[in-house]
Amino acid sequence: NSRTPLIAGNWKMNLDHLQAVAFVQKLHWTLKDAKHEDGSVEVAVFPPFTDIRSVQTLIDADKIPFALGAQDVSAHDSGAYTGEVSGAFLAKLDAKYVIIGHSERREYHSEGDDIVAAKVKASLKHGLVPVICVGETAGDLEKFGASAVPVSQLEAALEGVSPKADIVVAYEPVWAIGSGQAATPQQAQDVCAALRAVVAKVLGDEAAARTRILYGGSVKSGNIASFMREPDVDGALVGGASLVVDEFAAIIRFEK
Ligand code: G2H
Repeated sequence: NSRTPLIAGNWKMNLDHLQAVAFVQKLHWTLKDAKHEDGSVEVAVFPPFTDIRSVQTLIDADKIPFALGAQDVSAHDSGAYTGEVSGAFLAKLDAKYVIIGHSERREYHSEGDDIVAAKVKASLKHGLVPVICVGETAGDLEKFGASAVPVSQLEAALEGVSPKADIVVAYEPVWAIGSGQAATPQQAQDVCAALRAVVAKVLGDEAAARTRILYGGSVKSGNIASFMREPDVDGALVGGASLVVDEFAAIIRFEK
């Protein structure tokens, strides 16, 4: 397929803006001559909101070929929403991506499918590419199997989205997040294929062929290649391992 692999680092609530700048500089230096330089792999970092301006300035000044993303966005454009951040503000900071529906937001901030769908629409409206996260808990897996919950979460998130929209989907089984116990490549492939079928059904075949579907959940340098060999896995959303320069660099340098 012609999809460019995407390796995305979700820093979660780690690294202040000074640490972020030092980290990105070191990662860039470590990756000199790596394949992201020629565009055959896309690298994106998702720092906390307070770091984005500093990272943007560094990426711009040093011509660092990393894309920038945020970990959340408001469903609203502007106004009396204390503590919220508009997609318009993120777009002005050259953010390209925004993570929506991460299981930590679904769980700790009660974000359901309706909020996720509203945030997907808000991000697209402001020219941001939503990285739509879906995944089943250990309980869901036992009760419904692996793909039922992620499939229904994605169907809800895509309601009313244009077939032309640029989106990314991330399959993150909740039981694999931060647990050190990743899904098997076959499990990831099966659910990613089911999610691609949802994109085809809701947005059409053209969208399904170009949309990147990532696997996330305890990805590290030792298992990235096994996921990337799967035909429907187009990259990874990496948490813990994206905070260690050598480890994240090794993930970006994966060889199938
Ligand atoms: C899943 C993932 C990144 P980790 O949340 O989104 O985190 O790689 O630490 O399991």
